[in-house]
Amino acid sequence: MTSKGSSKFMSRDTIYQSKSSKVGDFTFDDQVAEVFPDMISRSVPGYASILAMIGELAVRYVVPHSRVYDLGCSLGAATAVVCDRVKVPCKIVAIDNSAAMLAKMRENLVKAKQSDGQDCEVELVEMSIQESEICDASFVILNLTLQFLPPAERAGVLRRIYEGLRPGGCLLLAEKLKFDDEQQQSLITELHHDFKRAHGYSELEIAQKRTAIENRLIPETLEQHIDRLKQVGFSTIVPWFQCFSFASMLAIKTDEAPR
Ligand code: GEK
Repeated sequence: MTSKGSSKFMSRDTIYQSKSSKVGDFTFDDQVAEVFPDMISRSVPGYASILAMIGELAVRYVVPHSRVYDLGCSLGAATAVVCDRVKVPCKIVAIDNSAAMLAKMRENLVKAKQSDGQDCEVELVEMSIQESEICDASFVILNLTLQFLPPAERAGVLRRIYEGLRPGGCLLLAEKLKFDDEQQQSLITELHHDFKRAHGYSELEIAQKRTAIENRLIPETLEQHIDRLKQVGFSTIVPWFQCFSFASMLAIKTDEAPR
């Protein structure tokens, strides 16, 4: 699988272009899967930077004959960068609960098979990450996925990730953040909307997407994320990236047995 060369062929996201009398909740269906690469790159400032860094981090953390988990893999963008960069034998388990997303990812994998020679085996699993088993992992990716889980179910998933990581293993968690301070929140929201306008979304598209996603994507503060990562056992937590409301952090499982 390769991460290169897809942008020229991306279908344009026009899902919220026409006025709808009742905007329904956002779902990861066929329509979204079709335009997903364009949608996410025009909606998430810093998405490309986070993906590129996932490749670099994979080189550092993935150890031979271990597993990598791409949780909420969508069309497999993170899986693709790991495959491109990692030169040791490993297995990537890519999990998503959207059949539409996985069908597209499977197509991408088939196309990429023609040009590979890569050391990673990729397994696709259609499953909710709340139910997935994590074991023997050196690197776990939760790139913009935890935010779609009911908040009460997030700690359980993180605890199972912690338990399934090898000592010294790494979780990459990227999320949309919320801010307790009202002025910070409204400035960050405006800056995000400016980003979307600059990338061609109209006021109507921005407003309708916001309505569609507000019950589906529940953001938390950076402090809530860090506290919960500590509670489930991670010893070192490093926020390494932020662009407006989008942030990414690394959480490392200690190499030594806890005292
Ligand atoms: C990327 N990581 O391009 N279980 C499994 N999958 C889920 C669940 C769940 N409970 N809830 C949502 N998803 C990707 C981007 S997108 C982010 C991740 C976004 C899946 C959902 O089907 C979708 O594919 C993905 O999580 C979120 O690196 O759209 O903002």
